[in-house]
Amino acid sequence: MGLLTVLKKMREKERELRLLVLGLDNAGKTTLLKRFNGEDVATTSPTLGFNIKTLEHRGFKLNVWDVGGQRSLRSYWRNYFESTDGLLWVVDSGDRQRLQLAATELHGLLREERLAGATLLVFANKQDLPGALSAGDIREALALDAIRSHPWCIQGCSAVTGHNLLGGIDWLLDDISSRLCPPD
Ligand code: G3D
Ligand code: MG
Repeated sequence: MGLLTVLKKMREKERELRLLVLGLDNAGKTTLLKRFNGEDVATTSPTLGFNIKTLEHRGFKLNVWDVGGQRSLRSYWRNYFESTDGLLWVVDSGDRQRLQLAATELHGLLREERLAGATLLVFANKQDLPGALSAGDIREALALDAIRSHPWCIQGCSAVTGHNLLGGIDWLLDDISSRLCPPD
């Protein structure tokens, strides 16, 4: 292999990112990924196990892992942590009853050593639902301001309408790429 080919391969590798999508079951993780990928979102069934999708966005190759969020599957989440660049934590903004549980699970994840280098994007999903809590309310309920260990951002969105999905993902990619490829 010539030097140029090696360099090209290295550059391609740098633009390949690993994103992990987590959250409680029913938060809208699978719908969000489908919408982002331009697929039909009318038929989404609960994720048993995981889906892996490879998406292209802004010249990045995104390997996205969508792991089921049911209680029985949560102990398996840790199997997917290795070399994660970005963590997308998805919250159902209409599910007030399980917000505390979502907060506990999220803060537990952030203590995992293998997620230490990851950027966190919280999606306050289902903003289209009447009575949904705002991104500000979710920020408070999840105690995001207490997070010092990871760069983070919260974005209100709707996976069903697609509202604000791109804005969130763009922030995530900007943050990851500024860490991985700092400007000269
Ligand atoms: P999960 O992968 O996190 O478990 P799913 O969640 O993507 O399977 O979505 C769970 C349910 O929430 C689905 O409804 C889905 O249509 C709905 N949902 C996901 N995102 C949104 C959203 O932004 N707004 C609204 N209103 N609903 C959303 P069903 O009825 O199929 O269970
Ligand atoms: Mg799912």
